[in-house]
Amino acid sequence: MKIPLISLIVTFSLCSYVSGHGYVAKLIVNGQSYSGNAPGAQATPSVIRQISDISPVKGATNPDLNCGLSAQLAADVATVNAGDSLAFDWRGGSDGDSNWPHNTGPMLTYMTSCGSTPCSQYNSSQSKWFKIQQVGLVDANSNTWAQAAVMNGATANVTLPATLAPGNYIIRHEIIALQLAVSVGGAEFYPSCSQISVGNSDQTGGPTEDELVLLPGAYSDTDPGIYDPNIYNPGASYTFPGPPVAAFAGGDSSGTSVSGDASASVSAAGSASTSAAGSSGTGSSSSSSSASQASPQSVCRLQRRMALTTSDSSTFTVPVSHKRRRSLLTGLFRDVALLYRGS
Ligand SMILES: *[C@@H]1O[C@H](CO)[C@@H](O)[C@H](O)[C@H]1NC(C)=O
Ligand SMILES: *[C@@H]1O[C@H](CO)[C@@H](O)[C@H](O)[C@H]1NC(C)=O
Ligand SMILES: [Cu+2]
Repeated sequence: MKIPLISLIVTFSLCSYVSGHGYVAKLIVNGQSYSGNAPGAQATPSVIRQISDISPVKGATNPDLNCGLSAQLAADVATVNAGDSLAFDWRGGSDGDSNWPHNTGPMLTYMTSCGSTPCSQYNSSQSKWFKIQQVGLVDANSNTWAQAAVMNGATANVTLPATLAPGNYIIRHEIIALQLAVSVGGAEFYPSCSQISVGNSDQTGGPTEDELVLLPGAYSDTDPGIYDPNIYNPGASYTFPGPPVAAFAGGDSSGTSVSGDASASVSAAGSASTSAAGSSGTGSSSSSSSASQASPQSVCRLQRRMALTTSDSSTFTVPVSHKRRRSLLTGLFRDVALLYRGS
């Protein structure tokens, strides 16, 4: 039995639904848990600025890059101290009833001062932000990102700089999901802003003027860490977008995470597509089901592989080698064959 083209197209659109999106459902600090409002729901007082929808912010210069889709001011402020550890509980689905759905791409944390305005009334759209943390690949060769732990149910953890000066701040935790970043504009941005008051202390730490950026403003759609044709290439290095982590927050100003061994990335190119597929299902997953019941994983994998295979490398500086393109095409044909197999 053959799958009509229309059903493939329908399954493709289902694919982006199945792969899903999400939001920060909770902020946990010092044993206290602050719940956020589900996107678009009737708001109750919270420290987390509510967004209108779980969908990603698309486009590096989108005004919603500031604090998420149509982010609203929040009524409350969490009381914290310099050096505290904050846990962000990212959940999937519009009610947060499933795990965060993505595992590819960095997580970055920025802060901005609300100055003399209470953060509950502070509009951050023109604010200057500094970066306090960024996590990316934890193992380049197996293509494992810190974000994968969040997909498995862990919170994303951020430690406030130990010398952070007291005051009112917005802390902006951002996941950039890069599963479609092989195409320009494919990156999905998920920023989330929470209002905090950093307790009195005699600390005076803060960023320098040149570490401050506007958001949007700090990213472009063609930054190497946002448009990334090598995203599924084991051993490839990753370059974080935006400014370096502020020096007072322990930044090394290099902006680059784990870098793979260059020779490994060349010899591994042939298996890159297989490894990418492995992230969401096994190669044989569709062989036991009939073609018309092709697993969402195999369809999503096919969709990703098509994006990879057809991405235009000519206008950018990182060419896809013939060998790699051939291996991508081979994988593409295999995936189509798998989808069509059965009964
Ligand atoms: C902040 O100001 C911008 C620009 O005027 C506006 O579009 C946005 O809705 C404001 N945000 C909040 C949370 O009031
Ligand atoms: C956050 O901390 C918890 C508790 O230590 C840990 O289990 C979890 O893996 C951490 N999250 C990430 C993304 O590393
Ligand atoms: Cu998503």
